Amino acid sequence: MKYLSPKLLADAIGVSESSLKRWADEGRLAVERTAGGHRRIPLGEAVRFLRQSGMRAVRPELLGLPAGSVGKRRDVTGRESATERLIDALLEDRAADARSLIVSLYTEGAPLGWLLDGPIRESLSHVGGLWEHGAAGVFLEHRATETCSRSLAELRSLMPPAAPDAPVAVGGSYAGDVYHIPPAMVALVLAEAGFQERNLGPDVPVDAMLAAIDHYRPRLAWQCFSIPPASEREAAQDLERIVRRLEGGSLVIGGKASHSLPLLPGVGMVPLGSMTELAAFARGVLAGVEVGTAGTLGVGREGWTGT
Ligand code: B12
Repeated sequence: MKYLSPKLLADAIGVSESSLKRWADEGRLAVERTAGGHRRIPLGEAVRFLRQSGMRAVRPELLGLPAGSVGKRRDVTGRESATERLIDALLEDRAADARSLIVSLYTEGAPLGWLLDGPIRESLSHVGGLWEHGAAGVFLEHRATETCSRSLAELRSLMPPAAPDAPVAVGGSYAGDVYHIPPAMVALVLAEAGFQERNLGPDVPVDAMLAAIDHYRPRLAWQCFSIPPASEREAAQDLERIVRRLEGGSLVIGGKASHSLPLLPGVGMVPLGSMTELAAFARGVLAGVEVGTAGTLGVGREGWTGT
């Protein structure tokens, strides 16, 4: 975990060091002390403070965050939606701007589910439609995927570490599914909720998934289906095996190709449609609330009008 001095954080936000120390003394910002008595702020706490206070990092590079020009451009126009700005940056090969936009939306307070289900998913969906128009569309799609993956890793580095006794969640994409962004998104949402996440990535053989469950004894497991499995019937049986192995934990299932799986509705198998639903479900599990499906939680897509 990275630690910041009050001076560094003050410079990054563009406020005086004395204001920052005052906020710390008032308890608005949690600080730790070095052996010599100096204040130090964990990066995750600095990000929490930014998200809650609505302040912006004017010099994000001081916090180790990507610095692009997107923030400035938004101030001038104020009109374009976050998705439109992200699509522009991805298609114009301005990777630094795209990463800066994603991270600054988060540090400015955008709900994680909104950011993942909205701008990131919608931009990838737009860019993903271009492959039909030739090779240039394909390389742009690959570039966009890399840029978004990197942003997800950057967001992950901003999450405070999970408590050592926090429940574990383990999962990945189902065997044969090469898509790596959905499992990374799931891991991010679960980390933000407070789980110790163990993302196994794309194309996880079911036996490896079962071995990971034996190893980690997770409270929650997940399987992503972005492409239809070779056999839907076999996949449904594999999911049953995973649920049984969880011995009371929940198996969350999602992704574009998950809807047609012949799932036997039963205790422990939870199909969900979005990262927003997953965030609500994860919070419920950690709060010890008995929940069946997202439908019973009454969750919807959170709106966010922070920009
Ligand atoms: C990136 C990408 C690729 C990359 C994948 C890189 C990688 N390793 O991850 C590459 C370039 C390899 C690729 C290849 C191909 N792709 Co592709 N790809 C995409 C693209 C652009 C984005 C997919 C993505 O990651 N989106 C981000 C995710 C997070 O969004 P999402 O899947 O919608 O997920 C949301 C929800 O479903 C839910 N969710 C998802 N998973 C889970 C899991 C849980 C537990 C929960 C709770 C929720 C949840 O939350 C998410 C966020 O809201 C899509 C475009 C699109 N419209 O999706 C095409 C797309 C999926 N690809 C497509 C195609 C056709 C292909 C190829 C066949 C192209 C080709 N001719 O070679 C190959 C096949 C690859 C293979 N081996 O199977 C088509 C699929 C068409 C179809 N009807 O099946 C799409 C839709 C593009 C299009 N418009 O035609 N692709």
